Amino acid sequence: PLPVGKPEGRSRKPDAGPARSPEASVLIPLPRQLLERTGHFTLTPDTALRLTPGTEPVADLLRATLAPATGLPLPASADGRISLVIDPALAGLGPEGYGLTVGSEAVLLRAATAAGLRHGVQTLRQLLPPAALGARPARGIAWRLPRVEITDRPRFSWRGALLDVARHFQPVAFVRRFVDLLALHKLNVLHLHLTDDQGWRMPVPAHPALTEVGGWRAESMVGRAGSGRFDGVPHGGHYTRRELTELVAYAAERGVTVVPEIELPGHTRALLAAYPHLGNDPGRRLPVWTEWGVCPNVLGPHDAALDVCRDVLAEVMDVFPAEHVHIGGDECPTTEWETSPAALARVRAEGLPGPAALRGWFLRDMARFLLDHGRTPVSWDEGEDGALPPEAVTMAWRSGAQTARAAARGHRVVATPWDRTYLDYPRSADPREPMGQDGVVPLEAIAGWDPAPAEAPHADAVLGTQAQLWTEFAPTPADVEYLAFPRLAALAEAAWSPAGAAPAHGARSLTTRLVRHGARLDALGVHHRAPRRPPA
Ligand code: TNX
Repeated sequence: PLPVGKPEGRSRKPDAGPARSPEASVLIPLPRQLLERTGHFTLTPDTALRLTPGTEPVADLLRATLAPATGLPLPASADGRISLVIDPALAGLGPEGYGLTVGSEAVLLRAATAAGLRHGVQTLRQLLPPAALGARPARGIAWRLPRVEITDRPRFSWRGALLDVARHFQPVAFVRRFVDLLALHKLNVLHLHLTDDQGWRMPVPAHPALTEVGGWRAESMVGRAGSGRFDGVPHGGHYTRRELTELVAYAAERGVTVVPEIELPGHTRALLAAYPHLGNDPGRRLPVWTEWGVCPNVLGPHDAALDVCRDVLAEVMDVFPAEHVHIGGDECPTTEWETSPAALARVRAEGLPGPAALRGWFLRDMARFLLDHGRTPVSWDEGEDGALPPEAVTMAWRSGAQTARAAARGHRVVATPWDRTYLDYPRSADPREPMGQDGVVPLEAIAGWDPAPAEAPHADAVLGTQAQLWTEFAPTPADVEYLAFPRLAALAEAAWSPAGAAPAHGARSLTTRLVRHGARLDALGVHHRAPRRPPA
């Protein structure tokens, strides 16, 4: 296998290149304005925090993230030398912006909101020696912050990652760790893909079989669809309501919103295994799917299915306070509807042009249900065939053309083109890369990518972007981390920094920073592989 942690290729002579102040120029994402000065501020056990009203939770976050490695208590004190300030008068910094001044005697971190202040905390973490991020006490290290002056704010409001916990169940402890990693990179959305053909992870008290039956499959396909090999090992699991509620709170403390996804009306084979009468052939029992790809079995367009889906979404809204709720909508084959008497009756009753229109009809009903409850529906771009109300957000995954089409219909868009944001594709064609989708999404496709180029039509409809971590080929947390890093760090920068902000060359080039960012990921114990060092 490829070596983990070590940069690819032969390493450069250690003395090559100019000596620089260690961490300030290695920030990821790079701040909008960064002035580096000589000198530093050193944190000691005596260093205290001066807190203004509303900053306590952020102080707790700072302490919680630094304590394991540094042991610094960072008590609150009226004359503390690190000031955390929330002041509405700083609204000019934007809802997530912050200002940070590190002087040799004092540190001032300020923002108009707690969200902005939290991003400043992540910058402070990155400014410290990488060992500060570790989980175990690190000894003999001076906890120095380089003197800097930073004014920073994100370009996009939606900066996220999809984690597919349906194809392979991911333990809640890892989901929390993943939230920590998102926050470190100033990403603010965790899109939890909770249901799919291969597993249902969201408990719904009124319909217990969803998790009890739909949460488990007999075995898993090894390799890509069509390879026909199975591992013979049962796989499954689901979260409890309490775990999800606590996850939401944990994420909120770190500035991350959890956006839940329930896939409808396709990608529902796990649901159909639990409740066969909600499909298109009430007499047929289907097990939870053990293959990958597009499953032909989908929900029936009848009242019983709509009712259960509303129950599910009501429970989802109860557990997840996020404005956005994702209802899937992708890859829904219509073959079953073409021969189902009930589906054809529905087509006639609704005056639809044909069975294919049932997908939009189904999604429209669910989208309205969410809107009636004050939420904003999100769907994949196939849901965008004119069926959804303009309030619905589109995730444009197939190509840039879908972004323009959806925006032209009045939707706001999250740019998720597969060839730049699908991290389940291998990063290179190296045969030693772990199994992935058939194709390559290299770091270079993400670094420097502009999710909303000014010249594109409707660029202003783009809310932001997110990475996709589908887990067909990533059974374990370590596999997910390996897919995610360092490409997710590059995507975080594409989502945060102004277009064209990072110069392509020099010490601040993304690749150079990613190589050194690797030391932070190492301290965090992340399973990753740094990119090839740029030529000296
Ligand atoms: C397409 S993108 C899918 C997922 C797969 C992914 C694999 C989308 C909305 N659907 O179900 O996991 O490709 O790359």
